Amino acid sequence: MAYLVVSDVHLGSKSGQYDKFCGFLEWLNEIKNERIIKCKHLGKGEEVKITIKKPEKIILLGDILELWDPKDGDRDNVIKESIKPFALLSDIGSEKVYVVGNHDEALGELREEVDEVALPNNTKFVIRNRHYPDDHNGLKIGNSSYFFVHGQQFDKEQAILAWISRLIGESWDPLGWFQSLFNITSTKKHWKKNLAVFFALFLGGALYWKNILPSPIPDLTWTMFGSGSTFIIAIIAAAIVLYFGLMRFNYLSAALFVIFSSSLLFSGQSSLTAILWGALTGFFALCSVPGVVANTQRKFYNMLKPKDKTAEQIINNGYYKKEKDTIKAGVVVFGHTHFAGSYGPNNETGNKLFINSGCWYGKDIPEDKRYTNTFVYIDEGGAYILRWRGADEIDCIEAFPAQ
Ligand SMILES: [Mn+2]
Repeated sequence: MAYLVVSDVHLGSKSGQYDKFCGFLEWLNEIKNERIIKCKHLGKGEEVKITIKKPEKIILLGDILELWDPKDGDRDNVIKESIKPFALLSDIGSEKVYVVGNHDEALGELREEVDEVALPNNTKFVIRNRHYPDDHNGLKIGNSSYFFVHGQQFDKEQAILAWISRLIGESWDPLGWFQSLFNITSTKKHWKKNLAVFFALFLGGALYWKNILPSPIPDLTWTMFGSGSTFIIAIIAAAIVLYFGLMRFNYLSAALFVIFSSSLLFSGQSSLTAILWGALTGFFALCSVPGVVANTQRKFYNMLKPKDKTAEQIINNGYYKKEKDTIKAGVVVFGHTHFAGSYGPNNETGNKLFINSGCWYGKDIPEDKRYTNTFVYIDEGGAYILRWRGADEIDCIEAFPAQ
């Protein structure tokens, strides 16, 4: 019984290690039974021999795809960078278990029949929404029990997302939502131009009504707030387009229809102009604001991200809450923080061993012992955190021999 775990490849992102990951999968494809590898133990400096058996299961432990922050904000880049890795993966004669992370959570909402795919080589590809296995007692390998979870669950910065999601009864993902809006072909192409039109319409409209409409409250410099029903109807029209357009894109045309037909009821030349103006302004806002968000959110998000935290920091800085932990397994394997390493077992971890599978993203920082292109290998003999540099060129970051 051998398992292999990788996480946080972020395919389609700006700093992913696509080529390395493909090379790794090609190497995995070549392991027919087992492979004895000599590797340097990066902590101890000595050489160790590890027998890598062909894994029964490959666990893709979340954030394999970058659906939140793809290169240039364009999700087509995720599709491009997925073709080869998934083709290579399906060739490998192991079961593939994809546990979704926060950057690829949308996969968990696929139609049920896509959650379990039978591949031509008689292996399965399954998608798990939260963790693997379902049973909190974990999965027995040798003398230890293992539990696999992406790790955003330990993330206090994402607690607000989880809280709102529980409240509304479905996953609340504002970044994914703006990504979706931005990834409309014409928005992707023209959002900057649309933004200029939006500003021109907005300011032009404000100036126009300021000059032609008598203000009931002359002292107000910004007449738009006091210019009566016309402007208010226009604002409501703009809001309706924005609201329905943003919530459910297929309602957009219905909303436009309501606005234009109601403009006939209200008639009067100036209100028709106002309503047209409102609808157009709303439309251009819808086709440009997601571009602004998609292109600036990375900076905000990076400020909040617990990226590059060690397993010890996750446990001790209040990300992990022992009293809330329902996991019964002895070893918790997680990703998410991009820092391959371990912590525990001790009192703070509830006597569990936490192993982080690291990432295939960004750069190595050897002085901090932060390595990329890492994976976890588990069999009856124990668990290893390994780093892949090339075919059979593997370093051992940490080893956890079975007791
Ligand atoms: Mn993550």
